[in-house]
Amino acid sequence: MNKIDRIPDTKQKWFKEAKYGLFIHWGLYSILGGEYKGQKTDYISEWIMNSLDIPVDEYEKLAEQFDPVNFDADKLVKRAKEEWGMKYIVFTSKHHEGFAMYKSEVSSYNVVDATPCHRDILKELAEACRKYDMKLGLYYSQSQDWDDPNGYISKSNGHEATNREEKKISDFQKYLDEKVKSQLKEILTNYGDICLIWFDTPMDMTVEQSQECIDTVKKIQPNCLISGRIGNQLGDYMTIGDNYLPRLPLDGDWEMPATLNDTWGYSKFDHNWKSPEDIIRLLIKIVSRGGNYLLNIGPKADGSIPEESCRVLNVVGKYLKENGEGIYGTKKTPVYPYELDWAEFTCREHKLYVHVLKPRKRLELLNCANHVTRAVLLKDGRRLDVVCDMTCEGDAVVIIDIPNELREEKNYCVCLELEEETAIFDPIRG
Ligand code: JFZ
Repeated sequence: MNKIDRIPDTKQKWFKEAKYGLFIHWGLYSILGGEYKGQKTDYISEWIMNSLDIPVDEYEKLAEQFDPVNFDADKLVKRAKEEWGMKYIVFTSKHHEGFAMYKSEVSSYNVVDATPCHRDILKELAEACRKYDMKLGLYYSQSQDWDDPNGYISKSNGHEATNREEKKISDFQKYLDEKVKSQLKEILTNYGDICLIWFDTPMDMTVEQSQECIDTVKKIQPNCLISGRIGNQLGDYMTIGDNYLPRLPLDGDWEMPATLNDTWGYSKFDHNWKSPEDIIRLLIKIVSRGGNYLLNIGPKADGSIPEESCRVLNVVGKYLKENGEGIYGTKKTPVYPYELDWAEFTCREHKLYVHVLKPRKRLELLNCANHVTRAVLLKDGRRLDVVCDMTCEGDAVVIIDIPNELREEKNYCVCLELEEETAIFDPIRG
């Protein structure tokens, strides 16, 4: 993975401005939902084939049950865009299980040829994305493939490869040449613009092998971004460890993939849902540190989205609808010197956004040394009283009065218009 102090720059405006995307983990593992023949997996559910050691021919038979009668790509994309406020979608075209969620000529182990539904899910999704002007990226497991005899297999609990001997390495090249590159060509040729390929778990791939994947992508779609997990630090942006939030703002373009519960694929047993408040706070923190939040849903086998996920995403979406100006297209924010549980900050030129996450009577921003010309409540555009003052100790402070009817409210955002280009967090107002 890329080192945190050498994060690349995508040079792509859409990626820098997007801030919030929808990850979709959907495959044959969704049928099992974390349980096979009465046995539960305690690892992430999309790894069930690996963690419960399900034989390849047994696992492949799952395809005969895949019939997502409740999957409606149009409805999902419309929802992601209009209700949830997401700016891009990343869909698992092939996860480690090896099954293609689109019509592949390379391998009949795909959603059109091996299932009773014969539906090209990726095609349905791509069409909906085009209709709603939603960017579409594709997850593709380039290294691990538990179905192909020459793909890597990792232990479920770590990243130790089990097939590292000389012979296997050359066989990996065969898998790369025959399956990976050919399938990459398919997904980049047959489904319109693809904004990024989300490579994952590079294992022991060599620099040359990572580069071959990149070249395959860029030859067909030069603007398609390569995720940090192509390996050998060759990605166009950095993919942070899943659910790991960087403590400080980072230079360069990065993305944090994250779950709403503790698994990516659908699980019948994982009810450890984060609250909408958790997600809103995380989103603001990620954005203030310069990153994008790629938040996951794991549809059920029938194509429906777990109700709990929708409930959370709806609330977050409402926050974005009212306060999106303080999120989309904002820049990484100078570090505020104090730990506040009631506020997070984002900014852009001449604007500082105060996201108020707990009820307050007034907002006191100690050591905010800006000259604030106006304070505006984003959700209705109303002006709030603001004074740039000095504490008894002689420290700069900005004080915003909160009107009575808002004092019990949380989750709103106040935009401070600044004379200065950027937020200045300093005791002395110049
Ligand atoms: C990988 C996959 O194995 C998993 O199934 C899921 O698709 C997730 C998004 O990505 O898991 C990882 C890969 C890398 C890290 C953590 C989990 N990491 O670098 O911390």
